[in-house]
Amino acid sequence: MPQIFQNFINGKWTDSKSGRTFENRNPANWNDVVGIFPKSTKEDVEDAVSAARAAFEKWRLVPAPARGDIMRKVGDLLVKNKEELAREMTREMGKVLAETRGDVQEGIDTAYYAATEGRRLFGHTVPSEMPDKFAMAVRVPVGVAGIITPWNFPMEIPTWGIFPAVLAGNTVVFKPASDTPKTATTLVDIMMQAGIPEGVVNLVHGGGGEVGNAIVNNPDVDLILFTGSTGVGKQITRDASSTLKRVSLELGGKNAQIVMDDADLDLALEGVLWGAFGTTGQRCTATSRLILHEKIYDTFLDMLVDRTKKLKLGNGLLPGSDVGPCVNEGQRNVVASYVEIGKNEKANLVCGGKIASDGELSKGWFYEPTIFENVKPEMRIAQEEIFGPVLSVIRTSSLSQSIDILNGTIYGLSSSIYTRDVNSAFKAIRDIKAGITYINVPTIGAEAHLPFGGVKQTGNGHREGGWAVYDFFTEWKSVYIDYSGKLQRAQIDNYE
Ligand code: UN1
Repeated sequence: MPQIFQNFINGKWTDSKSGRTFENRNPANWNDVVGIFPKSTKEDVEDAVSAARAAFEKWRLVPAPARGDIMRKVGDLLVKNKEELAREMTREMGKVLAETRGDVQEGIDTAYYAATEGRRLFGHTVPSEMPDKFAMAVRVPVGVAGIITPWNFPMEIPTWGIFPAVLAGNTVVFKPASDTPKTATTLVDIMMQAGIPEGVVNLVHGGGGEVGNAIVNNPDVDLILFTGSTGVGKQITRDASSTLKRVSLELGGKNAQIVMDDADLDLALEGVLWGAFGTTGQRCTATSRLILHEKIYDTFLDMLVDRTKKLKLGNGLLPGSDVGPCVNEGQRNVVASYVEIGKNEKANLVCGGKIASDGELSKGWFYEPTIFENVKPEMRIAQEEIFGPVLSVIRTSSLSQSIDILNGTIYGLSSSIYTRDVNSAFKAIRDIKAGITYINVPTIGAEAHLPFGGVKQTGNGHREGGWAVYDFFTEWKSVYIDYSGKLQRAQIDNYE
């Protein structure tokens, strides 16, 4: 019998009031049921929000260094459970074990960063324009945060939201993706073991339409942090506007790697293989376009196709697997439909382009790593986010043309250029329109202590990660203290 899981509301594991459930299966083997989870409703969300609201009034008064001490314990427990968690995550969403270990590690990094931030949360002191008067601005928590996360980084992305939220004194209603509810459950369990008080973190399982919408539309939720598609991000922005909630969005990408004619081609090859096919291409930072200088186009394409054909598809738990399955049937169908679109657009399919179904692979949502060449920048396969193992190769003849092509989509998350010319590198840093630019590094692999997010329709100007996320999770309060003992009128008495 598969294990049955619950929501976590006000410090208690509890079923959904609906009594309904959903099943979660291993994408590398459909016969393996990971667990049964509650299919929650608006009512469950209301309970979670009330619990978070009540807990906020106590939690905001806990000194930030003490909140940081709990985050350190969370980090320690993640270290202790790293291997088990990684295995659970691979079983749940398919990416290979080395990658799920990395995903847990980023949760650990985020926990320890939050622990130390408990002793910073810097404000400002500034001089007052009046004598005998003190002026400062301090950070205060905002309130209840709704954290809505995807399945591709089932540990890292929730921790990027939840840890800074609670460290800053907010409380949380967490809705994980329906494809990764088990990892979310373990994460919440670990936070409770570390001593997070009841009501501070609440977990509500279920679909975006029901649970996600109920969180976004709840007037008692102050903040929404969402990672997912641009379409859903736009809907959240519209819905959240009715209560003027602060919303942080981390949305789609169509990231490109440029390879110049002076690049170290072997290095650039390792970069694009990892950027395009790591996580089965299912990262918002994935390399989905490769912009190749014409002088090295044919040579590099041959090298790339040769190596891509050697990538081993397989269950991520098995040693030797390079690329895991797509997360579910719907996602694989999206990939297959984009391959048809690419063929109809007359791009040249040079590798992959099929469902992989040999032997054990037939039990999972596997799709062959796929490359189209002779792709024109305006084709749909070069413009739209696919979120799968499909790479579009585009030919260029100069640095400026490469950058124009890189910039020519509605997105602006990650970007990469391989060159040995320092002038080209600095021009790229200046002219690429993206939240992240890598030099001689693939488009994936952001580190926890730097701002993470994108420009244009990848986001709405907020950043996750590092110090920047604390701007999202705090309000500024300006404080004036007059110790002159008399009424001093700013802008008036001092200019009379
Ligand atoms: C995402 O795919 O939503 O930089 C996040 C990276 C990862 C984060 C990806 N650390 O590729």
